Amino acid sequence: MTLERTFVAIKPDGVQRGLVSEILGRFERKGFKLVALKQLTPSRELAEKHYGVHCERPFFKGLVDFITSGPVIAMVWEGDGVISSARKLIGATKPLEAEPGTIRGDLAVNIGRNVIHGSDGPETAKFEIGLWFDYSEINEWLPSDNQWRIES
Ligand code: IDP
Ligand code: MG
Repeated sequence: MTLERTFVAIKPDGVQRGLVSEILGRFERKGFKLVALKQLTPSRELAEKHYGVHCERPFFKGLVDFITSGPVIAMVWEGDGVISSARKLIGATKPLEAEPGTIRGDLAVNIGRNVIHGSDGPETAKFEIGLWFDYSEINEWLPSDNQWRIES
């Protein structure tokens, strides 16, 4: 078992299309634990840091313009293998190539409006959680049925 945390954000298109509950529900039903959640409209500085790896790409300015255009739902999810599992739940970057059953495969068509972000590895997850959240905003908690899950 690899207990991990990952950063997930519902982008402005997901919020404005009313997909927040649909997306949260998929992570909850999978069995991951929500340890932080907030709504905010990201500053340009935050967005440029978050997408810094793409700063030389032609779509960078449009991406930053879009992600700062309205509220996003920023989250930290915790669980066994959650970093790669969240990427699987999210699906491929190009929604038309994302498998049906994934969030992008089911809910999006346009690469520039692909609804959701998820950290792509352990280092990125650590960086992005620290970028978007203060340590005090992360909640340590155990579900009341936790014992039932770990006892066989
Ligand atoms: P990811 O979100 O699946 O990790 P990345 O390659 O890290 O995908 O790209 C970050 C975001 O930049 C994508 O989710 C998408 O919104 C946007 N993006 C990536 N490639 C393109 C492109 O070719 N045109 C427009 N937007 C793009
Ligand atoms: Mg990425």
